[in-house]
Amino acid sequence: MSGISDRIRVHTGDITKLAVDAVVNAANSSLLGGGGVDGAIHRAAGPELVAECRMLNGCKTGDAKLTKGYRLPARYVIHTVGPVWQGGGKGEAELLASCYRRSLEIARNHDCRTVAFPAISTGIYRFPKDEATSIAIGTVSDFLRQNTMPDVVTFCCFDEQMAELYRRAVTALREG
Ligand code: AR6
Repeated sequence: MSGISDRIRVHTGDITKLAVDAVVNAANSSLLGGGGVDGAIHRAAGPELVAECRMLNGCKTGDAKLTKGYRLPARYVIHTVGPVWQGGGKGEAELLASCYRRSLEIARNHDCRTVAFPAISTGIYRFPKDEATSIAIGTVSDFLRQNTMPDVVTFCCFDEQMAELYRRAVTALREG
């Protein structure tokens, strides 16, 4: 039997270019767009995306909601709202884990075989990258152990430094 780490990929580049069933967006609770990866996804998807988002009535931190992908190569966008880092004592770790779990549940419920995540909360929301990486890998690998869908999860890193953190965490997973 193949290990869970065979269903995890680390990619460096722009998530808006990925032809997967669903890309995850690191949004804010309004779901009406912003900077960072959120801005890039809205620019690439076109104005129909914000029009659909307006009908969703926002999203709570730690939760996720699905829209179509419009002009993106991805069929769907799963918008999740990561926690703003406030020092670690405000439930940030559990909320970040919840973002990954809820996004994967929604992906599974829409028959998504392939899903790509950005490094949620590690930009404008200032979550420490090391801790965010171990939460991302830990939560996703737990979900993959319990579910056959999605089949493959790609962590899309914007730079090499982030990709290196993820690769190290995947290697640690493989070595158990
Ligand atoms: N593809 C992949 N990753 C990207 C891209 C891209 N095109 N652009 C940035 N990243 P951030 P957050 C990486 O700030 O911290 C928005 O204004 C980036 O290098 O996009 O969750 C929302 O509306 C970083 O590693 O999201 C919210 O208000 C990661 O994506 C707020 O920012 C996440 O950085 C959310 O902040």
